[in-house]
Parts: sequence; structure tokens; C-alpha cells
Amino acid sequence: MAISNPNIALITGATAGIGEAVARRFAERGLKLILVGRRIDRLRSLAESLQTECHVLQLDICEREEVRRKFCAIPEEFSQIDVLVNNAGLALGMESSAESDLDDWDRMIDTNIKGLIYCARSILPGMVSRDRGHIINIGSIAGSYPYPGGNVYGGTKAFVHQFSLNLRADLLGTQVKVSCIEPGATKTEFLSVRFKGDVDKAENMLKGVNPMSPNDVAEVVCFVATAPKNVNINHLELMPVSQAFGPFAFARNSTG
Ligand code: NDP
Ligand code: 8X3
Repeated sequence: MAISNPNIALITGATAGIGEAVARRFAERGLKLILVGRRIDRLRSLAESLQTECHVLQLDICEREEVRRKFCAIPEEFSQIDVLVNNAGLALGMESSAESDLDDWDRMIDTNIKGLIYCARSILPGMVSRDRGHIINIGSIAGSYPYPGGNVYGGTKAFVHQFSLNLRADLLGTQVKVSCIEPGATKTEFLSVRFKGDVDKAENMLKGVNPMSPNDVAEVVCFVATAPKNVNINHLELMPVSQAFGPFAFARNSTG
């Protein structure tokens, strides 16, 4: 099935991992793309490798005024955005809450929550006035299931889940769709970012595991984006077969 009409998609975090894979899948389907990220060289080389029209936008999504200004300045021929893939995001650190770095917590909130809502808020009015469009937010299994060290990262992704549902409530009566895709372990730069360049730590985390590839997730993004016109996939959770849930934990010999 084709994504309805030759559409325009804006993908945040297109310089790596899931965002880059989504850009490649969308390009194969003939969408025109706005590629967003901070690493401009990567955006340019991605755009050059794709067989579709691209506009590259170097942007830190945490900068509210910059998001507004740069989205307003998108060239006319790219301005009617049909699909926003709100993908840019990160985890920083995996320490227990009492030892976590508050700067890491701030940055996850700034990126995964504030950056995501700045992008949604900038693009929504156009979608509503055209009465068409689809916001696809990338959440995480970490937003539904707790794990030690998941603290604020999981909290930000729980926000993404609930924000997505609340957008649906606000948009009732329009044809604008909202979906939240919630992946589990996917092999990207995510863990090397989380462990601040400690490649061994990142590799160890997935040692012996067969994680999803960014292409696996991109396939699901395409599936969601191509659902029948009258169907909204609210949220969709996916994991590699080699990942599941931990048991409830007990503190032995605890007095509490
Ligand atoms: P990567 O680290 O490979 O990619 C993250 C992307 O986000 C990069 O393109 C990066 O671009 C961009 N980004 C980060 N901060 C900003 C910012 N301030 N402004 C603009 N762009 C930014 O990770 P993934 O592809 O794995 O992550 C994509 C999404 O998927 C994230 O939201 C993540 O939380 C989520 N996710 C990942 C899972 C995994 O196991 N990998 C599982 C579940 C969810 P640049 O640095 O160039 O700005
Ligand atoms: C990333 C998935 O389980 O590493 O969102 O937090 S997890």
C-alpha cells in the first residue's frame, strides 16, 4: 500500500539509527523528506544518497525559538508536511536515581519531552488547517516497564505515550492521526550515547542478544504510516524475540 499521495515527511534525528532508516524507507516509497538533526554533514550525505527530494535542516530540537524559526522558514515546496516522525531522542546514564547526574536528567527531559513537543506544536497547526497529517512519536518500552537505571529516561517515554493519546483526544473531529511506536532493544548509536562513548559498555549490554535493527523499526513505522485511511494505530509496542520482562524483585532480609 502506498502512503496516501506523494507526501512530505519531516523526520527528526535522521542522522543515525532509527531516523535514518525511516528516511531510507520513506524515500523508497517516494516521499519528499525534511531531514532534521544536529550533524549537518550526515544530513547532507544522507540526502545525497536518497533518490528523492530532500531538504536538510540542522537543528537542535531543544532550542524552542530555533525550532519555531527554522520550521517557519521551510521552503514553500516542503512546507505542507503530512508526516512528522518525532524520533530524535536519547538516554544518558544508567545510574540509580540517588547517583544520577542532574544534567543528564535535564537533557533527557529537554530532548525527549520538550524537543518533541516543540516539533509537534510547530507542525500541528498546518496539519489541522489542511485537515490531514500524521504525527508518529517514537516512545519506548521503557515508558511502560520499569528497570533499574531507567528512571528519568523511562519517565520521558511514558510522557511520549500519554502525550500521544492526549493529542488524539484534542484532534478528534479532524483527519489528523497520532501514533506512538514503542520499540525495545534496537542496534543503533543509542547505547554508545547512553554510556557517553564507552563502546565496551555499550557492546556488553547487548552481548549475545539479537536486537532489532533500525530497519526492523522503520518497517513498523511504514506499516503505521500506511494504515487504512480510517484507522489510527494509537500505540504499537515491539521487541526483539530475545528480549522480555524481568520478574518482580525482592529485597531479602529487608525490615520494611
Ligand atoms: P541514535 O543515537 O542512533 O539516534 C538518535 C538521533 O537523535 C540522532 O539522529 C541524533 O542526531 C538525534 N538527536 C538527539 N538529540 C537531538 C537534538 N537535541 N536535536 C536534534 N536531534 C537530536 O538512537 P536511536 O535511533 O536508537 O534513537 C531514536 C529514538 O528511538 C529515540 O527517541 C530513542 O529514545 C528511541 N528508542 C531507541 C531504542 C533503542 O534500543 N535504540 C529503543 C526504544 C526507543 P544528532 O546527534 O545529529 O543531532
Ligand atoms: C530504549 C529501550 O530498554 O534500553 O528505549 O530502555 S531500553
